[in-house]
Amino acid sequence: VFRGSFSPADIRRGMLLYAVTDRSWLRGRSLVDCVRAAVAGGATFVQLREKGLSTDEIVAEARQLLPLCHAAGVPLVIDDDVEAARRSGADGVHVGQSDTACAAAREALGPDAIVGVSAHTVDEALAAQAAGADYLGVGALFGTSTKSDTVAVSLEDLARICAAVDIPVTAIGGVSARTLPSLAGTGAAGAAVVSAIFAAEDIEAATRELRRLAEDAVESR
Ligand code: TZP
Ligand code: MG
Repeated sequence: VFRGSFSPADIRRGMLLYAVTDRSWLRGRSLVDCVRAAVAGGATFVQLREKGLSTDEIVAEARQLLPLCHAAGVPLVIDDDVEAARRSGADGVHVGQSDTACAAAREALGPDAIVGVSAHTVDEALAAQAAGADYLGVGALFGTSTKSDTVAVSLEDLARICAAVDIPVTAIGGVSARTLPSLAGTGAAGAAVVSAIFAAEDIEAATRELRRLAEDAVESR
């Protein structure tokens, strides 16, 4: 299976507008069409995050998404499921604090795989970096209805985490066209977005606007 090869600089650029899937926002539209629209609109990274699917089902979804992501030079990682990442040939995995440990995911997927970790504090961020994480997802920054068990992270916490680590940080949780500009000055390399992309009526247009706002916010840091 083709695996894209992504350098640390590629991964940092990928953090700019990181699209995270959730089929519960799609209102019957197909996941592959929606991800295609997000990539067309300028998403720079994709995470397949489909709670409640089996590993076989995640592998099948990932195999559909990989060609369209790679055609645009966009990495695809799988939420939580290291085995699905390995079997599908996805570019890597994203793990939370209670999922497979970063080092174990790296061991399973190999040195070229992308391993991202969710962190909420400076201590968690430093531990993930020391364990070999390629990037961090930090949040929830703003109110979100996509995930219920979130840890609140303030913009000040985000800035402290970004200053403490060398790996890039993408900010998650309630990021929308309204909230994204407030990430300016935090040191985040970009934003990770679920509903403001995948619940949108016109996913491509919504993604394009978020991409523009992310470029402005990151440039003005
Ligand atoms: N982790 C922290 S908040 C969140 C995740 C997966 C959900 C973000 O969803 P949305 O719709 O972009 O607020
Ligand atoms: Mg998880």
